[in-house]
Amino acid sequence: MDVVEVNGALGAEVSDIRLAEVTDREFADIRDAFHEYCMLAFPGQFLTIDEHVAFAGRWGEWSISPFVPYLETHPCVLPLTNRGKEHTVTEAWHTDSAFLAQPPALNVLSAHKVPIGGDTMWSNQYRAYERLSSGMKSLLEGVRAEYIGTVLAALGGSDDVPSTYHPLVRTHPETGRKALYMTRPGATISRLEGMTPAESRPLLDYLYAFSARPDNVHRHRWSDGDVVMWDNRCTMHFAVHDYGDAVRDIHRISIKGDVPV
Ligand SMILES: O=C(O)CCC(=O)C(=O)O
Ligand SMILES: [Fe+2]
Repeated sequence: MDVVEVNGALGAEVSDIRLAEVTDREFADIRDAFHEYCMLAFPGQFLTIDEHVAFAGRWGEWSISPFVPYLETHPCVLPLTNRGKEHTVTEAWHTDSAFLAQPPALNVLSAHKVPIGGDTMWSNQYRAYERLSSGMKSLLEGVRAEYIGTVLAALGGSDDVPSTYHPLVRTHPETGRKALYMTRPGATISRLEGMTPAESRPLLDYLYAFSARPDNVHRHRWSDGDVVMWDNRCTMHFAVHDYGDAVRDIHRISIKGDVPV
């Protein structure tokens, strides 16, 4: 197995491995690389749905998000399809389903058919935290934020918007590193605990923009057959919609995470 760092911020490409038949030894190496680089791309895998399910299942239990339709035949597989640019909900920096008590730890995507364009970007939220001043770090110590499911509830046509509080700076359960747990202000993170949305917004906007600066981002250009996985506990992501009506057929499986601390 060959692991090559693809960016100064995060991300690595892994070749010389077949995910359909990973040994325990190889899996341990993949896990180490995943913790080091936060996002891994495995080109040329062309996994069947069952192989995708089997590989993702090695990482833990499925995480199912409310309001989105999974495959009938494989209820852990979410097909990402082209809803059109006006209807896409992923063309903004976010982390997935942070409004859940136990948000998904990681996602494993398998690309069946991709257009020209439709890149995905990730930000490194360890670095976002580490690059804050010591004054800002102490200000954020122990602060919790309210995470809300406005975007997915709207997608599912529900008036019932789920929400919960999590630490704004969370400690990754496996690496022990601190990461800024950001997502989109107003839409998916509403306020700091004990403050109004209006009072919270300038700081949230600052931390959001600070996280997604170009020098903290990796952009992946997809090819058919790619498997890409990322860690939702220490990254945000953004799906670029620049491919009009073209087909973009990618399957996503999410793995359940711990209660953020
Ligand atoms: O379409 C993509 O590349 C990623 C979309 C997204 O936000 C997700 O799968 O959570
Ligand atoms: Fe997402």
